[in-house]
Amino acid sequence: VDLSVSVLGHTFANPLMNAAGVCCSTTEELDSLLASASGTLITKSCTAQQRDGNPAPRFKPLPLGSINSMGLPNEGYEYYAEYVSHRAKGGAAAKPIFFSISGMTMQDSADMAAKLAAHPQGANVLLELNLSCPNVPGKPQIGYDMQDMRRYLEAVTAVYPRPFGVKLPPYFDMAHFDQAAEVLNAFPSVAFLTCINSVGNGLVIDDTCDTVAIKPKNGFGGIGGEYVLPTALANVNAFRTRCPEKVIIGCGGVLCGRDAYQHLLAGASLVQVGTQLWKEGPDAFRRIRDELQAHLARKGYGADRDAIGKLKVIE
Ligand code: RRO
Repeated sequence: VDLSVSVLGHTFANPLMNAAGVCCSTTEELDSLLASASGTLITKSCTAQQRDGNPAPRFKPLPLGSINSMGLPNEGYEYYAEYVSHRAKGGAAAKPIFFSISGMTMQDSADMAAKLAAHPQGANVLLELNLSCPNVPGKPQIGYDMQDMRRYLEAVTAVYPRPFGVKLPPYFDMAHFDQAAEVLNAFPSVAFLTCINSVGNGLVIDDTCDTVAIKPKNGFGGIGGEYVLPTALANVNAFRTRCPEKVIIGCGGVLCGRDAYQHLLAGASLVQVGTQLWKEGPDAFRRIRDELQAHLARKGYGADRDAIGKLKVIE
């Protein structure tokens, strides 16, 4: 089964990559993804300046997923720009590198996008604009305010001449799918949508000590993993249907090859792995890739791209 996927001007050996935030904050972590069986990789969402993020404990693995309130700890834009200078290259053998930015303000995001546009390796980098961080106290998720999302996209498209993508929060209402899609479809240079970020502001309680699981925000944090697969699939499929010109990247609840297959069916062209990558390490990519390949073979597919968007409804 041919697992390669050609989208966004690049060919990926397989559809798998990390979710932004997991195993991608340092050069060492990013190199471990480059060396893994993933089809591509993405850098930790960065801000203009280095940030320490929220106080620990700020991440907890759970039997069915994870909770985090990291608070955007990152090494700062220049660190990841430097990484890309050394590692991003064109050519068939290369892994294209996705570059996530998440400015503390709209101006911050626009400034980083402008710098990335002028980067010598800019053509070998795919910008993912994070509009959905749930964990910085006092900063709402941009993607939940349609007017604000439009302003961010206007600011970034004004300075960034290439196609780019947007990391969206999960939506839970048909009216919100419609409203978000209308905003996104007004920007043809928004070439891909990554659905979904963590399900924001869950609360995990340890009832042996009657205490919250993480320290920031009195225990409120983003939920990932098995808990979120149906929400992720719904968002992938909702935007696949409403934004037919855009590439959809699936993220949420991928533990094994069949979960990745379900994301493909729902309409994802690439599939990100977050919580499970944290739990298992970069070897997860070889396992999930092999499981996906075996599953597609059992189903009689010649190529994974033949499964994309093939979800059937009950007539
Ligand atoms: O760093 C974080 O707390 C974080 C970010 Br920027 C994000 O987009 N999603 C998430 O679950 N955590």
